[in-house]
Amino acid sequence: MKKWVPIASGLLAGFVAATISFADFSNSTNNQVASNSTKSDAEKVYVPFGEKDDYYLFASGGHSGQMFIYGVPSMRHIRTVPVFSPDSATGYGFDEHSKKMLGDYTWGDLHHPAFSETNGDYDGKYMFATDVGNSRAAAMDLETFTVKDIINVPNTSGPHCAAFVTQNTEYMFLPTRFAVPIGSEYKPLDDYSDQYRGVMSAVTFDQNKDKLNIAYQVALPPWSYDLSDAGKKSSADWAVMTTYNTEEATTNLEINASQADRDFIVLFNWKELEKMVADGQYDEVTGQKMIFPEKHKGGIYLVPVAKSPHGVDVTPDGKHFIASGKLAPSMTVFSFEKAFAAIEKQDFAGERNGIPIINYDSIMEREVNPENALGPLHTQFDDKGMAYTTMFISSEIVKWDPKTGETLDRVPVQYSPGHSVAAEGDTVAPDGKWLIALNKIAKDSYLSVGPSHPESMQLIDISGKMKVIQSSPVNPEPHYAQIIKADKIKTIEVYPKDENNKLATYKQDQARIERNGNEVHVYGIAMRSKFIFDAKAKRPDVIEVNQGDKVFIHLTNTDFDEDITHGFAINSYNLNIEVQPGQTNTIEFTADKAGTFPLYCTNFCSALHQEMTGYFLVKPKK
Ligand code: RUQ
Ligand code: CUA
Repeated sequence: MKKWVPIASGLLAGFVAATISFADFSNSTNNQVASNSTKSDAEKVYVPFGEKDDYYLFASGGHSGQMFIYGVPSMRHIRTVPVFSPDSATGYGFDEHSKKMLGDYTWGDLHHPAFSETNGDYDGKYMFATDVGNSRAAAMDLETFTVKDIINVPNTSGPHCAAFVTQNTEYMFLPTRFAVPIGSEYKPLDDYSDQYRGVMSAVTFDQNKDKLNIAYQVALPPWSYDLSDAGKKSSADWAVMTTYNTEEATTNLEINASQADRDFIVLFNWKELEKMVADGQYDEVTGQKMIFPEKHKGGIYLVPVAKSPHGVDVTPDGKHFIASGKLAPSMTVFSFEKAFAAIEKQDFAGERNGIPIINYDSIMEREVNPENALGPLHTQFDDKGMAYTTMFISSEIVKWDPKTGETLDRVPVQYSPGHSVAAEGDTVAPDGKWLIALNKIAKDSYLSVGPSHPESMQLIDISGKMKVIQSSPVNPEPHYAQIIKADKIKTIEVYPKDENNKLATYKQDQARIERNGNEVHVYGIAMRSKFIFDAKAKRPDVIEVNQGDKVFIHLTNTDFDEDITHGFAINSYNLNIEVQPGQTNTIEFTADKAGTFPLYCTNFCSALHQEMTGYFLVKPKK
């Protein structure tokens, strides 16, 4: 592999040029490549056919709007689950439920996946994610790996910071990346500081109804909120999030949002905010309960931090939070305990927008600057509480001790890691063993596919001295990921029969077509290897309607058999849905085109899959 000199873009490049010459890079520790893995390393990642991986990796699909599921340690791609974008492979965005969830959106930008937690540990029930592109949040159920609910978050533009759940999945907090006026109304940018807000939403998930809800919102100052993390154990009622552009620049942010030496971490007590809302301490705006911190006092504090911080991560013991520099080559360790004491004593250094600023020196535990390490972004933890921070600019992972600040180990990665993810590495009980660098640039790592390359995920054995031992290309873009022990996830094999579901048809002789004015309801069956739409008809596998009819097809897969999925597509009608074993799914459309349209099963299901066809006949209007 060629040696590649990391060239960061924009401000980072300016920063690099200003602080370190490229010659320094070639002389730094970063002159090895990953290809020094050996045969015994290969055995560690080889999972023989028939055996399963130890962990699931859920990687954000970025602007594909999807989630990528891999096995660890093999790094085999197992599945792509569509979340914020339609997907013809699964009919997502075509059937009624998913079509309603997606609305008019045809893309999303999925950044930070988060598992549901119980007592600060992944419980394997749900996965949450947010969409920076269209300000949404989604909940995926891990029995079926399908999305159950999507919510649009008003007053927010790009909940990049999220999703991070509190210790028992009480909330996820969705602060905005882009400040906008409340209600996203038109307001001139000259009025930015007065009229724009950085609204944060407290979102809950009802596990009985599979529903996301907005409990309340907070009208924070018009800054950009970057990353957040929830407290754990003694800090469980608290959460932290980084800010940038506290300069409140409205143009050329590359320069203007990096003027001040300090930005802030917002530290807030969500139990207190919850109480304020219960006590009526909020204003009702745009149908939301909105806390205005300058008016509804309490629960929110600012912690000064080196300029333009990026990640902030809470240690597994819940005692510290660590901010990473992005523009300052250091990680800053803060103490929750000291912060609580400072709040108690009102040890404040003024305020901004009515929010008290805690004295930096009172709660800062240490600033950590590993030699020549540049561009720290995000931190994960192992089973001994050791920290692993990605260095975007110097393209490496640095292992260090949060209690002493001592650098313990470092390994180069290829190249420019954003996040990394350790096995259960953001819980109260990380597993150790594996860490995956989520690299923004793959460069010369894989067979070329033209000018744009895939991203790369490199598996690092962290059980001893860190070593990169496997790598996998991945579609754009793994912003963040989560690794969960495989045995925590309990998937179902078939959808159970639901006799209460009026749309389901389990008995062949009950397949029928009902007409009501110009509405046609088909209660059909998909089974190996035929469709039955109307059991009594001369041709049970044919649907005939009139041009202009509103057609509802309720299709039940009556093969209660592992992995026997059927599809349903009508040629030239731009329709395709999937029915998994035992599932009933509905598709609704208007038969606007007259003609003869073959229909067929899109999912290979038996030796006679090719025969699983029929006709959709649309009689022209007179
Ligand atoms: S951010 S590369 Cu979208 Cu998670 Cu830090
Ligand atoms: Cu059913 Cu192919």
